[in-house]
This record gives sequence, structure tokens and C-alpha cells, in this order.
Amino acid sequence: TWKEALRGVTTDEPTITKSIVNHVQTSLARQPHNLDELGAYQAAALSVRDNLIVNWNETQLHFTRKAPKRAYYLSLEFLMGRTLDNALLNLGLKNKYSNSVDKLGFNLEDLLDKERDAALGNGGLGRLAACYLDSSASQELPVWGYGLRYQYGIFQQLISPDGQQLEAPDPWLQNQNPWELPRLDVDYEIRFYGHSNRLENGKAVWSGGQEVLAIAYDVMIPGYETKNTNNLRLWESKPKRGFDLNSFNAGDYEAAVESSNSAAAITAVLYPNDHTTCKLFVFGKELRLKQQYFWTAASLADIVRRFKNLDKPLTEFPDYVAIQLNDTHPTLAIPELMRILVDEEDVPWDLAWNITTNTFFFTNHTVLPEALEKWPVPLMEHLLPRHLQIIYDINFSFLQAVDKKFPGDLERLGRMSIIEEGFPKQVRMANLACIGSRKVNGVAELHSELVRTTIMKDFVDLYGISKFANVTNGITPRRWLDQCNPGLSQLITETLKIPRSVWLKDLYKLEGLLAHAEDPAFQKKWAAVKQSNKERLAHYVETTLGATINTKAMFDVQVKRLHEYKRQSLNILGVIHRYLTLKAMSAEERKKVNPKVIFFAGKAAPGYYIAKLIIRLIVNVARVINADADTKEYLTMYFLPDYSVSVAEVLIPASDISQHISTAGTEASGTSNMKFCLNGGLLVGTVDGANIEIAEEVGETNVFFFGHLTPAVEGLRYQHSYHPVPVEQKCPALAAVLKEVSSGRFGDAGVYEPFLNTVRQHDYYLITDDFDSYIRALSMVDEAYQDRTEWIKKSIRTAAKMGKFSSDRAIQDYAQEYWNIETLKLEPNG
Ligand code: 26R
Repeated sequence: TWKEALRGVTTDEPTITKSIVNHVQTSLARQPHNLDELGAYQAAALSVRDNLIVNWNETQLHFTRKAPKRAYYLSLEFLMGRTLDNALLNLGLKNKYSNSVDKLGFNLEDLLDKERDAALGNGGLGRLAACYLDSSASQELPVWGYGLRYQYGIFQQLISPDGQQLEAPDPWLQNQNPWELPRLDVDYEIRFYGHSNRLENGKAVWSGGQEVLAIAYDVMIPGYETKNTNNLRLWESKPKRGFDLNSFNAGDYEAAVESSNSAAAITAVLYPNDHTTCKLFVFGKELRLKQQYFWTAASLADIVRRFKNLDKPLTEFPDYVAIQLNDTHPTLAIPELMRILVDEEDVPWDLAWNITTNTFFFTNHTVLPEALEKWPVPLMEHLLPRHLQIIYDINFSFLQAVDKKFPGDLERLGRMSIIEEGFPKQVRMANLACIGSRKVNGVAELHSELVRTTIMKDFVDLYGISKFANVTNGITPRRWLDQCNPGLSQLITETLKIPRSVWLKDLYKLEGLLAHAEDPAFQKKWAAVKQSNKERLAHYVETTLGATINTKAMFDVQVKRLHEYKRQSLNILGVIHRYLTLKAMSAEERKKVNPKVIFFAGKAAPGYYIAKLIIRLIVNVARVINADADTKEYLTMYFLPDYSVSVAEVLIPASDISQHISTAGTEASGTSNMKFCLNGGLLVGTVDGANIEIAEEVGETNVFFFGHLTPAVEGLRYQHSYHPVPVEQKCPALAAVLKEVSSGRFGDAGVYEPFLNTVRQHDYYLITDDFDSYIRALSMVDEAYQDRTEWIKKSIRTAAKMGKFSSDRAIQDYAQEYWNIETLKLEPNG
């Protein structure tokens, strides 16, 4: 019936063709007969956009009329990737557009390739937000996302001739963006700096300072095979007045545009740091805090305005509004809602606090201490004087409550206080987020347990365990199987003998594949799909790097942000070990070795020196290994530059194995692990994050686990500090590898010492402790790969058991256990 629902919009081929041609001539003002692929992409996109707008409008109208409780997902990052293919699949119009585009002399796949990624995120946290929007719309839930419309997304990564990462801007809006609707009429004034004067009853007046405008841009989020089309609202900053006419008339042009420039700067660029703030760039930090406040204030003003249109008392706010905080980045929303309620709406403080703490929910995405956000009190006082007062007032009553439950426990008060003592004092955002929220969750079972027992332990003692829960992350099977791996999607549909749309909406249905795991004909088809995906990746590498790849070899992939805790270092040191072992073999012996191609990709934060050195090492080791005539038949490796959602869509379906090898207890969840397994790649990993739950689902015999477990990590680190054992003694195989790197075998003798010393000295991430068991796990992989039929069975069984990891399941959990919202379907013609 969803097809009927599309009545009134373009669904037949001649109309589609006409609509595309019409956009070429009018919207683009170009001639159809000398149109290039970019123009054809733009026209096709504009035509698809027309369909989305109809659905989007009707959905918003319907939701406004029905006035259900809504949930809002506040995320500073949305890593959306490309939209056209996704929109076509969700609308069920891909075949028709393909035919129309054909008739106009183009190939749809080529046009899809012309679209730039919307890369408004760093990695896991941002991509998770994008998957959650897809699942919310597909399940017809009233959920909006709120974020920032950065002019520049995550930087483009270039690799210099000597192997170093270079950063270039990502001007993703250069060729217009057909997927957004500028709402120039939706704007809010956002204040910074100025003074706050306290009145009685906890109220205050905040005035003066700088005011900037927030302008809304709406991004349409179509659901899969439903007319429901949700909204992602992104804010752009703009000067409140064009420029200062007084200075301009006085001839001071620079002063005249200065404040307008500083307003525009707020949403200019996405911060490229994940997990580590650049403590050195104090000036940069003010801009980041400005981004956070600008975005939360605009979003809350918008949410409160929508609520007030319902004409309900403010006490009912939490019955109509749930707000999910994606990490601590939007925590200022808590004091901001208090400010609106107390200062602007005259709500008494205690009642306002009750409303606030029933509205917010907080997701934590990392327990790494260096990633826990803290803001200097003097900076907060300067930029947001009223919010600092509110934070102090919240803290005052909070600490009273703690003292009541644990009288005289000063150390506990010190740990739990929102304000950390020191020079300067700092505002602990995780404490504030926890205190101001109804519930707190981690993103995988192990991680949630670590949240309860480490960073939030004192809060569990205070509030009880039930406030601290888990929602294991998920991924959307629409993008991460149907879209990126059409061959496998097709095979699954014909094997399960149920419509594709059924299993894509209920991923547990994949279990039906288990019944076919032993069928040789099915195994053959399964293997053929993997083979063609490997060829597609080989083609991509050929066109980007000019290298020819042996697609008969095993493909081994590690792609993710570069970080010491993710241990790309372990992987590259393992590759060198494999290379040295191969070199030491006779030509005869080598012939028995399973050929392997290793792929790396990922960006390092621009200020993260060690991570950048690891990239440099990977690139230079690749250069030596790939040129070695003795071994290149058996071992080659590539670092693919500029990893992105679109690159992931080519890499993931092609993997035989993928590596998720973080030090136990450091990777909160991981989500690419789920994507690889869903596409039939096997997992090599540590007992960490969602790897554990993947193994629970697919069975330990179908994953390759290695390394120390989380409870051992602390003790090992203690040993490294107080009873260090030289690496030569502890792990001779690794010592041999380090020696080769040091000697300059891979060029640049000396350059890598700072990295090598992190391994030789503190080895905080336990490379020396896990190296031997890592190498053993990789030999088990080689051994298992020898029996190709068994391998294919493992691959089938893995994909078949991935139902749990659909983001639909995760979103249902949030909707029921957190937000208390219900499905609201836009009826087909309603
Ligand atoms: C404060 C600032 C430096 C900052 C810290 C952390 C900026 C960005 C981050 C990103 C972190 C929170 C992140 O992306 N975490 C990842 O979230 C994924 C989705 O839940 C997890 O799968 C992944 O394990 C985790 O590292």
C-alpha cells in the first residue's frame, strides 16, 4: 500500500523523465543535449527531492495535527554520507529512475558517484546518529534530529609523497545541496557574553553581549517504504545585523565587518577531534563552546515554541517532549531549559528542575578519561554568565542531597561535584548531564557496565542502578546491506523467499539463511557475491591508487579513525612480522602460504602526532612490501586515503576478515564491526565493546578472539609502570619487528622513534602484552581459510545472526524504555 501512498507524486517513467528534463532546463538553466554527469546528477536529485518534499510536508502537517509526544536527537555530528541512492531505495523508485536516466543517455550508478558525502561528523558517534534517523523514520516514529550546518565537514585527507597525512578543507556545499530546505523564516536570536543580574526566587536577567541569528535548514529523512519523512534541522549562524553601519561610515571597514564575521564563524567548520581535545588551542576552544551553546539554545527555543503551540501547561512539557543528548556535547541544553523556564516563563525553580530532569536522556560514548569534556569556569563565566550561575545553583542543591545521603563524605562530594577544583576550576559536563537526565545509557553491554562501575560509580550509589542502562548500538541494514551490497541483498531475498522489504524491516529474519548454510549451490552463490565485491573494491583501488590487486587473495580490512586505543599499531607491527616471516622462508615454503591483501583507511585528528606517525609508517611499510618481488605474491597492503561513508560502502562488502582490536575496555561499542559481519566478513577482534555481543550471537567458533580481558588491563598497566620488562624479554617476536623499523628498513630511520617508544616504554595500550596472541589468532585465520567450504559456512552463519544489530532494534528500545513515544503512521492519501 505504500506504493499507493505515493500517488500524487512522480511514479511513472515518462513523468520522471519529464521532471528531470524540466529541472535541467529551469532549475539548472542548462541545455539537455550538452549536459555533463554532474548536471545530470543534480537534475535527477532535484526531481527526487520534489517527491521527498511532498511526503515531508504531509508528515509534518500530520504530526502537528495529531500532536503526539516527540523525541529530539541532539547531536553535534550527523555523518550522513550520500543521499540520492538511499532516497531512491526508500521511495522504491530506483528502477524507474535508472530507466529514465538511461533514456537520457546516462548511467544511474555513475550519477550516484557524482554526489559529495555529507560528512558532518568524525566517526562512530556521527554515523550512529545518521543510522538512528533512518530507523526512526522507517519505523514511523515522531523523531527529529537537531545539529549544525557546518560549511565545511570533516577535512579531506591527502597523503604526501613521504606518507604524511595532509588536511584540506571539505567544501561540501560548493555545488548546492538539493537535500536541504532553507527555512529563512525560522530564526532565533542567540546571546553570548554580557551580564546576568540576579533577581529574587532564583531568577535573573541576562543582557548585553553579542547576539547572533540561528537560521534553520531542514534535511528530509525518508523512511524505508513509508510515506513518513522525518526532519533533521541544522542551524546556520548569521550576524543579527549585516554589519555595523557606524563604523562603516566612519571608514573603519574592518571593525564594520568584524562582528558579522565572528557570527558566521560559529558554524563554519566541524571540529575534527574525536576523543582528544587539543588542550593547546585555548582560543579554538571558545569557538567550540560557542558552537555547543548556539546549537542547544536554537534547538531548545524551537522545541519550546513548538510545545507552546499546543497550549498546554509547562508542567506537561515532559509528556510531549523527550530529548536525547548524544554524548556530553549538548549538555548545556540542561541549564538552558532551566533558564527558559525560570527566567522567561516564570516557573518556580523546583518545578523547573522537575520538568528538566524528566525531559533529558544522556548517552555516553566513551570511558576514556581524556575524552570526558570539561570546560574552564572562567571561559564559561565570560561566554555564558547566566548558565554558570544556574550550574552553580544546580550543584548547590545536588551536593546537599549527596551530603544528606552520605553525611560528611567530603571526598565523595569532591568527586561528584559538577565543578572540579583546580586552577582554573572546570565544569564537568558528564556530571551535569547525568544529574540533569532521567536516564543514562552506554552503547554496548560491557561499556554500560564500565559506565556503572567506573566513571558513574558514585552516581549509581546515589540514584540506584535503574537510572543506568544499556542500549547496544545498531546499524541500518538499508544502507549497510541493501544499498552497499545489492548482490547479497538479492541473493538473500531469493533464498528466504520473502520480500526484501520484510527482512530489511525485521533483520532477525536473516536467521532463515541458516537452513541453507549446508547447501553447496547456495554456498557457491554466496562466495560469488563476495568475489564480485572484491573485484569492485579492486577496481576502486586501481582507479584511485593505480594498483592492481589479486582478488583471489584474502582481503583483510581495518578501517576506522586513527587512535592509539584502536591499535592500528598492533596491525601494522603484525604485518611487518608476517613480512619478515615470509622473507625468511624458502620459495617452496612460501607457496603454501595463503595470499593476503591488507587494507587500512582512517583519518587522524590533525593535532594527534602519534596517530599521524602511525599513518606514515603504514604508508611506508606498504611501499617496501608491495615492491618486494620475493613476497608480493603473498602479501600486499594499501592505505586508502580519505576514508568516508562512501569509501566504507565499497570496502565493507569486500572483506573476508576485518579487525576490531582495541585494548580491552576502551572501545565503547564499535559499529563497523556490525557492518562487516552483516556483509559476511568474519571478525578478528579483542573481547571488547560490541565484539562480545557479536560473538554471543554468531557463536565463538565463528569469530577470532585474542588478547587480554578488561579486568586484566589495570594490573598490566601497573606492571608496566612499576615492574617494567624490556620488550626483548617479554616478546622477542615484537622486539625483532621494532628493531627493523628502527633500523630504517622502511625508510626514515629515526622518524618513528616517538611511536616506537610508546610501545617500548609505557605501552599504555598493551601492544607488548597482546602481540603474541594476536599473531596466533591470525594464524588461526589462515588455517581456517584453507578450508574454503567451512569458511563460507562461517560467513553465512555470521550474517544470518546479525538481526540484533539492526538500528531498528536500538531505536525501538529508546522509543519504549526512554522516550515513551509511539508510532504515528502517515496514512497513504491521508
Ligand atoms: C570532547 C571531544 C574531544 C570528543 C570526544 C569524543 C569529541 C568526539 C568524541 C567522539 C566519541 C564519543 C565517539 O565517537 N565515540 C564512539 O561512539 C560510537 C557510537 O556509540 C562507538 O561505537 C565507538 O566505540 C565510540 O568510540
